Amino acid sequence: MHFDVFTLFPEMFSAYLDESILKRAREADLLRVELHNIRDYTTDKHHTTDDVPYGGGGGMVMKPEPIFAAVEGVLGAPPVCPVILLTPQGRRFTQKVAEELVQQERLALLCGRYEGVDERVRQHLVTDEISIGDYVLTGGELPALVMIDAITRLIPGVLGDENAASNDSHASGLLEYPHYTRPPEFRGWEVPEVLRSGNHAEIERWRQQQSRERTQQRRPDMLEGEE
Ligand code: 4HQ
Repeated sequence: MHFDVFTLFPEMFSAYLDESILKRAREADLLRVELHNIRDYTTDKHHTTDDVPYGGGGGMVMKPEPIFAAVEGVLGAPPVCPVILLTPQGRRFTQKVAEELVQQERLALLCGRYEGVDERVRQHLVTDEISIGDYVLTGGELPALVMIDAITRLIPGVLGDENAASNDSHASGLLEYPHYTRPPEFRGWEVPEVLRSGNHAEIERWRQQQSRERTQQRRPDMLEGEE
């Protein structure tokens, strides 16, 4: 999977991409992330990327020219892959959307700042708009990292068998059962006897029951076939 990220803050990405599973995926050439600084595509002396909104009101809006120049300069006109804008106005990013997008060989992620991008970017460059949830962030960089993370772990070969994506709670449609490790007693709190019994059929039954109860209690919406 090849991601092209368009951002004013490319330095924000390395702390996350250069560690752990995403680092290993990149080293194995299962993941490639190219960071493109939108400011590099400005042509004026002050490298201006934003301007005041037409019609007044507060805040600043990202200018269209550097964004078009960056995306079309890297991906051609029209772009060779989907161009996704991270925005609270987009469709909600879910495990199902991650499974849909991992089928693409290349994705462009456009990270806005300030009040967002000029509407002509949305209308004539962007092909999909995605939100990671109903809260307001200061920019699209964290949403881009969230998408890269969730999509990359679905690429065959990225996770070991043990953590395979098919075992995930959202793949099964239920929340995960409780996990325990050693010691068997910590501050008087014991690991459930069944998990130490060695009876694998009973352990499997207990875990399934815990998953069902937990989902009913915490996320009844997941059992009603919505989302
Ligand atoms: N943003 N899911 C970028 C978000 C957001 C979200 C706020 C995106 C500010 C400029 N993006 N604008 N939630 O809160 O994707």
